[in-house]
Amino acid sequence: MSRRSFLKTSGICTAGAIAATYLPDQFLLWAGEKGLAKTEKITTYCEMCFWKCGAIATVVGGRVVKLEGNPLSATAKGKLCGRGNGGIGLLYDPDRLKHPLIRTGKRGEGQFRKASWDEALTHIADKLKKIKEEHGPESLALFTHGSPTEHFMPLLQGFGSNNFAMPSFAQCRGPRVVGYELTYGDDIGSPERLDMANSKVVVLIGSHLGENMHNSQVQEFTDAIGNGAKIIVVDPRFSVAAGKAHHWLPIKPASDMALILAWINIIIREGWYDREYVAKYTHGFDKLAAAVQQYTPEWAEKETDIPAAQIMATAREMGLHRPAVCIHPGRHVTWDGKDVQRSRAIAILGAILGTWGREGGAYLATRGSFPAVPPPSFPASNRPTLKKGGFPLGGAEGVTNAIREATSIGEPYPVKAWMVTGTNLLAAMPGQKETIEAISKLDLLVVVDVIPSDTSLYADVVLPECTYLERHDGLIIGKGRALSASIRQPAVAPMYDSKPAWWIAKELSKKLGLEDYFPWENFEDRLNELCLTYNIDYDELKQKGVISFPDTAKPFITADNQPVFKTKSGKIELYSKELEELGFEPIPAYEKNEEPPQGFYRLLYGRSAVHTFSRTVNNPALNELYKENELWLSSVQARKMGLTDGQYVALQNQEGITSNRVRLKVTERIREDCVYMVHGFGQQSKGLTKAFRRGADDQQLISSYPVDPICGGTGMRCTFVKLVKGA
Ligand code: MGD
Ligand code: SF4
Repeated sequence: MSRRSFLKTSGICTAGAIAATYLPDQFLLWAGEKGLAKTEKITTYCEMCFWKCGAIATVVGGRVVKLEGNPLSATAKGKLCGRGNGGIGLLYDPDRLKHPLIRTGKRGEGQFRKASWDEALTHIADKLKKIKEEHGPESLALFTHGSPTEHFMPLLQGFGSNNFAMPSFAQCRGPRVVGYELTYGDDIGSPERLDMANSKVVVLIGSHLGENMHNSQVQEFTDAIGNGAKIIVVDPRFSVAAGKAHHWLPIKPASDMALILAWINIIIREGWYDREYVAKYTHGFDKLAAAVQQYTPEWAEKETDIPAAQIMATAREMGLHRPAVCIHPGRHVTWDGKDVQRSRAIAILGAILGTWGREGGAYLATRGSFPAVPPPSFPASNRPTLKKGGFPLGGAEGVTNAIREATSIGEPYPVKAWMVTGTNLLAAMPGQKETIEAISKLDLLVVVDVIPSDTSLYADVVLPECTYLERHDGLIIGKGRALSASIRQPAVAPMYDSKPAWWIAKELSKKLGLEDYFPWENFEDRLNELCLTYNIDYDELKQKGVISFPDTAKPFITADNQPVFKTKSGKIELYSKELEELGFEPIPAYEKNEEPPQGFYRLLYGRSAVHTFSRTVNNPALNELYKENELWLSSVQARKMGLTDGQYVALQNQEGITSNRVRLKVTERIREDCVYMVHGFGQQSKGLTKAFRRGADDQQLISSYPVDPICGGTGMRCTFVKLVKGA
C-alpha cells in the first residue's frame, strides 16, 4: 500500500501529511540530520486516541520535532495517523494546564487560584478523609479513561471503593462487548481482531473507517480495497468508506436491525451459510432459522428503505465468499438502547458465515500470556458496587451513568467525591444537565487533565498531568495476533509544573496513608520489575519500543488449533440461554424505533480523521486542519428551507435546548431525514482559546436517551432536532 493510498482512504490527503513540525522545528530537524545538534530517538506509544500505536519521537536540542510510527508496532505498522502526528501540538499547546488549581468561584465559573502540589494534594487528602469518616470509603468514585486509569485504580481500591466507570463502556463499546461475549464467550477485542486485508467482502454497518481513523485498521481496509475485496457500506451518509464501496446502502437511520435480520434469514433460506461450521461450533441454529423467517427482504425494504433486490444481492455477496467475510462489529455502538441485541445479530451473521477463526474473517486471539502479577489485597467493602448500576451485564469497565445517577439521588448510599482522570464527562456522557446536577451533590470534585476541559470548570481542584510525551505509563500488553509488550517513556521532561499520573497517585496515596499500594520509588522501577517477571529485557524494550512473540500467533482454526468458546454451552450461542434466563430475547428480534416528527431531523454524529472526541479540538496542529464542525444537511431539505451552504444555523432539540451556531454543509451525501456533525466541538471552557464555542456540541442536545436494559449503554442516536435560522 502506498502512502498516497493510505492518505486517500483516510479522507485527509492533507491531514496525513500534517505539518507536525513548525518552521523552527524543521530547522532543528535539519540541524539534527546534519549532525549539528544532539538528536535522540525515543520510543513510546501514542495517546491521541486508544489504538496505542507504537511511536518514535525525534528529539533535537531537547525539543520533540518529529513523531513517526514504529515499524515494529502491529497497530502502527510504521505510520501514525494525522492525530498521532499532532501529538507535538498537544505537547506545545500554550493552553495546557500548567499548575495545580483550587477553585475560588462558583462551580462552572472557571475561577481558580494557583496552588503548589503540596497544598493541592493536602487539600484533596483532607477532604477525602472527612468524606470517608462521614459517608464511608465507597462515597469516592473514579471516572477514568486511558493511561491514567492504571495509576488511580489502586488509590480508589486501596481507599476502599470499587466504584469506577469509563465512558468507553456505556457510551461506546459496551453493548458490543456484551453481545459478543454472549455469543462467542469472548469480545472481538480492541483493536478488533479482523483479518480485513485478506477479506473478500468487507461489511461496514455504520463504521466510517477513514473518518474514524484507527491506524492499522484503516491501513488494512486500504489493503482490502487494493486486493479487490467487495465493500458493502451501510450508512445514511455517503461516508469516505461509502466512496470506496461496491454497495452503498443508505439505510433509514435506526433500522439496521431489520437489515441484519433479513440478511440472516436470506443466508439461511438460500443455504448460503457454512453448514459444517454451524453444525460443529454453534448452538441453537434451528431456533434461529425459525425465528428469522418473518424477516423477508420485502419486509426489510419497508423498514430500511433499502430495495429488497439490493438486500438479496449483498446477502449473496457474503454467502458466495464465506468465510472470508469481514463484518465489522462497530466500535461506538450505543445508538438506540437496543444495542446489545443489534451487536448480537451482527455476531450471529458472522457465525453462520463461519467467519470466526477463519482467514479473511475474524482471527483468534493469541493464547500466549505473560505470568500473572497478583493484585494487592484491597480492603473489602460490605456495600454493593455501583458500577453495574443494576444492569445484569453491566460490565467490567463500569456504567458511568449508573454512578452519576447514584450520586444525584444519594441511593443506595451517598457518593460525595469524584476523581475524574483522562475523561471530559460533559462531552462524553449524554444528559449534561444530569452530570451538572450530580456534581452539585459532591463535596469534592478533582479533575486530572492536560488541558482546561469543560469538566474542569466544575472542579474543586484541577491537577495538571503532563502529556504522554513527557512521562512513563504502564506497559501495553498486545493480545492481538501475537503477544507483545510496548513501552511508554518520556521524550522530554515535564513542562511547567505538570506531573505524570503515577506521581500524582503515589503522592496522594502518601497523604492518605495508602502508600503500601505503590511499592516502588518511581515508575521506571515498576516497569523494570514487570519486565523481569515477564522475562523481557528492559533495555531492549526501551530501545525497540515494542517486543513481540510471533510464535504465540495461532490466528486460524486448524485440526490442532480448535477455538474455545467460553459460553454456557461451550459453543457459539445463536440462541442465548443466558439472555433467556435474564428475561431477555434469546434470539435478536426487531423492535421499531421512533421516527423524527414533522420538521425535525435525527441527529447523527461521528468522527473526523484529525480529531478524537473533545480531546484534540484545541490542539494547535489539528485545530489548524479542522477548526469547527459543520452540519451536514441534504440539499433537498436545504432548498425547501431556503438555506445555503456555509450559512450558520443553530439546532434545537425537542426539549427546547439550543446549540451554538454551526455552519451548514449542504450536500447530496446525506439522507433527507437526518443531519450529521462531528462530535467533540462546541466546548465552553474559555481556557481553550482555539476551541472555545467553535462549532456545536452534539452532547448538549442529547438530553434524553434510552438506556439498554441489558448493559446500561446510553442510546445516543435518538435525538431529534430542528434547524433555527439567524444564529
Ligand atoms: P474526550 O472528550 O476526548 O473523550 O470520552 P472521553 O475519553 O471523555 O475527553 C478526554 C479528556 O481527557 C479531555 O479533556 C483530554 O484533555 C483529557 N486527556 C487527554 N490526554 C490525557 C492525558 O494524557 N492525561 C489526562 N489526565 N487527561 C488527558 C470518550 C467517549 O465519549 C467515547 S470512548 C466514545 S466512543 C463516545 N463518543 C461519543 C460520540 O461520538 N458522540 C457523543 N455525543 N458522545 C460520545 N461519548 C463517548
Ligand atoms: Fe495515535 Fe492515530 Fe494510532 Fe490513535 S490511531 S494511537 S491517534 S497514531
